[in-house]
Amino acid sequence: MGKNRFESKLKSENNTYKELFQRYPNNPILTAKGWPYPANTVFNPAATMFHGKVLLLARVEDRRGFSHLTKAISDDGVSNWQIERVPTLEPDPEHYPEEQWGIEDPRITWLAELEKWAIVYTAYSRGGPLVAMALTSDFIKFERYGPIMPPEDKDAALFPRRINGKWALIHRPITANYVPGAHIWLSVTDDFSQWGERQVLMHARRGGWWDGGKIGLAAPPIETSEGWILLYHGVRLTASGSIYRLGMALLDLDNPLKVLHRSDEWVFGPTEWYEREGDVDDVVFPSGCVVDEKTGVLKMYYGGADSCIALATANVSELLEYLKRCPEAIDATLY
Ligand code: BMA
Repeated sequence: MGKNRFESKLKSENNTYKELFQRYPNNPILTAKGWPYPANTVFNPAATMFHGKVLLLARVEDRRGFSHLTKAISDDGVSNWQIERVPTLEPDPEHYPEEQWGIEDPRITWLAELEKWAIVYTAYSRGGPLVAMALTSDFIKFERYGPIMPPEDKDAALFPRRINGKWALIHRPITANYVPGAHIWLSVTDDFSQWGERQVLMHARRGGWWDGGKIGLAAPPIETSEGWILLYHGVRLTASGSIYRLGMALLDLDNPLKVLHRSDEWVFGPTEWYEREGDVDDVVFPSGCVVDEKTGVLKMYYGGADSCIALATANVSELLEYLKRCPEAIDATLY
């Protein structure tokens, strides 16, 4: 077992925080152990509904340290995963040199207008990680667009529909040593060929905050009648490494650059053995969600410690209630 063998000695049943996300009891749901071919780790999956089933596009890392993407499909999004026996989308450095060291951390968005899914992923180039994109209508053939943002940039996803006539992309450019911070940005395009109107959507906080220094998109934005729910990860640098946790914000439906509310506290963090110990300790990295419109239950898929895929569920209406009680976002310099 991992470090959480001490957890019960450190925490009491009576004074714990109310949790918005409930872990699936049989976590982790997918690991390298159950993979149909040899892999070092399987983690940070994209998620979408595909012909009534849940489709995950998992990041699979091989023993060179390079990643590719492989799909796993399940009727209930929980069990009986049908994992493709060969990689679904592999780096293609011959045609896309920016994919030389692999492709990582995909996010999937269904674009109803095009009747295609957009897969936005990190290509690991010699010049650093950058954002690349592909479209697909079947998860078999992919129309690759190549890089859409230069390095260093990652943690990107498209909104599912045009907003004010344009497609919008959330992404996270970074400067060396991310001083004074690594922030979440938004850029727009008419046709995916030229991107512009780049602006900061949300700043990392600073100093002692749990998300002081570095933040990035978790899953693609979730549309509700009250605004877009933005799940984001925040990183805290400690003496023994980084801790990756999850925070939330609510964005205005018509102007997502307007952050209506932002959680002060993290809402999900590494506590279980499969989150606390792995190739990179103390990481929860949610990267895909599916919502059951009838029940309002959200399934959130995440990487645990860069070593497995796990599942947690939440109620969209509870997330909204929580967010509406969160403070209005303020100028980041005040944090
Ligand atoms: C980030 C990304 C993720 C990874 C996380 C923790 O920068 O590279 O793929 O899960 O670090 O190692």
